[in-house]
Amino acid sequence: ARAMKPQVIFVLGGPGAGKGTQCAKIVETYGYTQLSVCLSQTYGYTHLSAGDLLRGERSREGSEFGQLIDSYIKDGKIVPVEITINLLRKAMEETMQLDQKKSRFLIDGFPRNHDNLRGWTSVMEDKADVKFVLFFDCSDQVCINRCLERGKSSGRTDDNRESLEKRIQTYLQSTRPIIGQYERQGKVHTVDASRSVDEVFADVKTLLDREG
Ligand code: UP5
Ligand code: MG
Repeated sequence: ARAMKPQVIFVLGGPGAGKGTQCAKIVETYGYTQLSVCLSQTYGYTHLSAGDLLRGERSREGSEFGQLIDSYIKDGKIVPVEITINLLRKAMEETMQLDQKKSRFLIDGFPRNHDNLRGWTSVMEDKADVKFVLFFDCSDQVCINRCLERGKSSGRTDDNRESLEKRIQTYLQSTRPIIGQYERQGKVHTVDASRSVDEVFADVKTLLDREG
């Protein structure tokens, strides 16, 4: 039997909006190893954070892109899509090779600009279906505060005021228009991400029970 075409949800929102936190909760709740979920015929989601994949590549021994990624991340700039799309494609392929049933993906923090979208279309359009965009909507100030708070212990090179200003600028100038583009296609589900983790997740759960 032919393997199912992977189903993708793009998870977008400003820096610190809670994309990673909510994706982890989705995986936990809809994890395919859980009996309840097996019974309800869903096979759960695999969470792929584009930022985590880039940070992994940055620190991989022998990577030719380490320095480039490092400087882009510190500057809050978006890494050329050729690098990111390969990491995403590989991660998806590896996941599905390990377990054919794992064909639903939360792609977190991608696509962030037109270059990203172009790269996705040229490499992945025929290989995966984008179901919708899950948009975590949050004010810039809340985003900044969360990242600064996390910066006290995260060790992330971009959780400082200077980088954060650039990350917000990049988000507003480059990423919002991509969300807008999907919105005009009726493919965005927006969640108010300024509330508590549990309140946000309650909405996410309602949404996924209906649409996921
Ligand atoms: N927190 C979370 N939810 C909360 C809530 N409801 N109430 C209170 N606190 C909450 O959360 C951030 C912090 O807030 C945590 O401390 C959390 O506990 C708390 P998190 O879930 O990590 O938010 P997230 O949206 O995932 O924030 P993140 O910092 O990961 O967002 P970014 O989009 O900025 O980071 P990402 O890793 O995606 O990208 C980093 C950089 O990589 C980019 O700036 C860019 O340079 C590069 N990049 C690319 O070039 N291309 C890509 O495709 C992707 C990344
Ligand atoms: Mg994240």
